[in-house]
Amino acid sequence: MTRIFSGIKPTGHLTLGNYLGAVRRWVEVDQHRADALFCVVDLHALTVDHDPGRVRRLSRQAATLLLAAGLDPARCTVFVQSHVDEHARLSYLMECTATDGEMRRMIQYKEKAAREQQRGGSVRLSLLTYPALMAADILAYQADEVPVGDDQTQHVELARDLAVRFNQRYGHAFTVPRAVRPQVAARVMDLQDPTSKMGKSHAATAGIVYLLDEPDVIRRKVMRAVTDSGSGVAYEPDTRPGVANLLDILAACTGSSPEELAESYDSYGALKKDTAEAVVEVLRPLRERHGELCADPGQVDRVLREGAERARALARPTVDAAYSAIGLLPAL
Ligand code: AQP
Repeated sequence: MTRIFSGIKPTGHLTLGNYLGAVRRWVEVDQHRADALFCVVDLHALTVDHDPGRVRRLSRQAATLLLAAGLDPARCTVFVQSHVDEHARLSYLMECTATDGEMRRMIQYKEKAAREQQRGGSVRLSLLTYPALMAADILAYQADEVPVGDDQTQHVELARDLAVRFNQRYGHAFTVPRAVRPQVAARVMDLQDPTSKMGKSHAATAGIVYLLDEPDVIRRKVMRAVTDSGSGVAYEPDTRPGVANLLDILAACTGSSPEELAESYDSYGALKKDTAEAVVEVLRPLRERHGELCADPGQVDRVLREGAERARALARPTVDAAYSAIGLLPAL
């Protein structure tokens, strides 16, 4: 059976981008067709300036939202990365397999390091080595597929390269994974800045729809989305990114195509109104289920405990074999 692994970073409250670009596919497709592991990758949240209490709260909230969105622990494994030591153990072997140049070429590293430096902050070493940990996350489970949005495909490519290199040097240890991208809304853009992705860790929140936003907040954010001064609705992502983003979101929420939708609107107002209502309706059941799960915290604890136990049992033999293959003396 195909094995898939994917994760979400607790760097902020989950957004519509996370849902339409990743989580919805995990729920509707991936958990039914494969042996799937979904992980709150909390170690990755420590690569930039962070508040310990906030990371802890966001980790729990992310896990609760994954369950609220419909991940079913009877069908898939939901767990927290730091609960399974094998991720950090294997990450070191990945650092010993990757090169400095490879890490420095990663777009996410370049962008985030530049941002930190502009703010006058220092860049954590873990930001540079982040893709080694991400490769470990994937390879520890012999994952065949990694469902991700466009922003993560470069890291999955690197994980493939590292798997191939390790296998060639030390003998076969890892499945070579591949990135899988959803066809609609692979990249949801910020409503106020439609040339940047809607990211949960961004400081300006007016263009970001959070999964737990109240319906009226969602309506306000969508109605105030930046469009352009052109007249008529057309799907032209390069020249009219704001309108294209709204059409992509509406298409993802309603199951239609953005090009077809563009033909059925002649004003931005009507497009925004329908998009807002579609988003509110898509998120309504998720918000309700989140409330129920928060009232029963023992249920989330149990899912995470059992998830970590299963994940550990899967990862340990692979990581032990990799330690042995690379030349480390097995502990007696
Ligand atoms: N805007 C988006 N559109 C489509 N997919 C998205 N994803 C994230 N944002 C969008 C996908 O959601 C999954 C989990 O994402 P993540 O936690 O790794 O990244 P993030 O939400 O983008 O978090 P940050 O901290 O806001 O990100 P950065 O690192 O950019 O600062 C992934 O499959 C991701 O592709």
